[in-house]
Amino acid sequence: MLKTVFANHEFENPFLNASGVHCMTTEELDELDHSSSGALITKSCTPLPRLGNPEPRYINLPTGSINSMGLPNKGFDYYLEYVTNTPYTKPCFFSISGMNTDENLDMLRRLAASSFNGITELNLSCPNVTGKTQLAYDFEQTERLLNQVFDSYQKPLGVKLPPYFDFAHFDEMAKILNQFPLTYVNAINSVGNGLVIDLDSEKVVIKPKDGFGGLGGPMIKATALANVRAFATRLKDDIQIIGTGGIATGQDAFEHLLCGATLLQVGTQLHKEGPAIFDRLTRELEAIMKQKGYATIDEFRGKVKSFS
Ligand code: RRO
Repeated sequence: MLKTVFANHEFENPFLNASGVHCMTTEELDELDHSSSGALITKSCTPLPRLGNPEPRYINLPTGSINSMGLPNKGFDYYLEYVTNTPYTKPCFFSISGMNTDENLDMLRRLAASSFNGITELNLSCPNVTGKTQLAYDFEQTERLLNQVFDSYQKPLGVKLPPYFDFAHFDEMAKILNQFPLTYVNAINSVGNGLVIDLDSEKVVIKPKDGFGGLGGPMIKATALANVRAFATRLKDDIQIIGTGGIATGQDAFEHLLCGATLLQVGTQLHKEGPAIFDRLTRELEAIMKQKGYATIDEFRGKVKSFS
């Protein structure tokens, strides 16, 4: 019932982890492979390992989460070794987030030369590295990077975007993305640079960047749905969409699909529940579809109604 075709791969269901959650180590990646997720993605990596920001750097909140992890990862080689040598049973995404153009191009060259036959996600939206702006908020730099990427890289590749909040920005980014043979666009990364304060201590809740960090979970669902919908209605048909942001229930998943997503990534709620969440999400989404009389996702994907 939930079978999905994406980038010429067959997926048992549309769910996978959002990069960054439960995917830093091979043990965690194995747990995702053994879960009922439809796919898995590795933690965004850099050419060399990084420890990331000082702790506390991730806090769960009643309405979601705030994080400023600072791109901790075990380095490109660790994840390449995993995705090329593990007999995992489902489609695999490889996330890269270089600190500059050269690092991104270098990692793509190495992926191109490897036996990796999954899908690459280029993260243009890390909000938490001190002193770095989110690349995808700089339209010119994004266009320049994508030109360089597609000059040489030929395997399937998508980009992870930050949220946009203005129709002019949806239009401008879509115009740039439509120039390239992208496999997909993933909307959205965390909502950057929120601030959460603890009443008792009158103190921010995470240590890096004086408490500023990326927001996730239910509090960002409406922003995520808006971005999925905005890109679904602006991108050419052969660019598919991954919906990420605020998916904690089958209903949230259904709404993302109605807005036009094909795959669905789960971050904050996976962090709270662990990989068993994929049993619940698939069950809840199927129950909603049965109740509404849908036999396949294709019957309702992208068909959210507006007032006429
Ligand atoms: O590691 C992080 O701080 C991080 C990254 Br790379 C990202 O893309 N999104 C996020 O919320 N945190």
